[in-house]
Amino acid sequence: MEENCIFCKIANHEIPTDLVYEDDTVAAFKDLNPVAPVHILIVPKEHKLNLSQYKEQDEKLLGHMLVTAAHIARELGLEESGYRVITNAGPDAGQSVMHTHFHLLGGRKLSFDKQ
Ligand code: DGP
Repeated sequence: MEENCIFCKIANHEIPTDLVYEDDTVAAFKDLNPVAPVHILIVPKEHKLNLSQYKEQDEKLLGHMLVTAAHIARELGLEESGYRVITNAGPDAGQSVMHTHFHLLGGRKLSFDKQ
């Protein structure tokens, strides 16, 4: 747990937030500033800055985060219409919260900025 990390505080129930999903290693909750009708953040409970800090020993956790995203998408009825899972790592990607998180987006057609 990192001091002053908002996602650590949410994942550890220090800031009351409606969790969409939770288990021993991950938590998921609605994004404060949604950019799609469904916009859920999936975070690891263990603090790490972003994807760049993960190594081979973290493959299980990262796989679990993706399976969790698929589980939530299924629960929210997005399987047929489709959805996107992304993670921003570092300034060029526009990462604004310095705790690893996957965005699950759906509920509308999503454009994709490849520039
Ligand atoms: P990123 O730009 O990838 O670092 O996305 C961070 C996201 O986190 C952004 O979409 C807004 C969201 N966010 C920031 N602070 C909070 C918060 O306190 N609660 C929730 N639920 N979401 C937050």
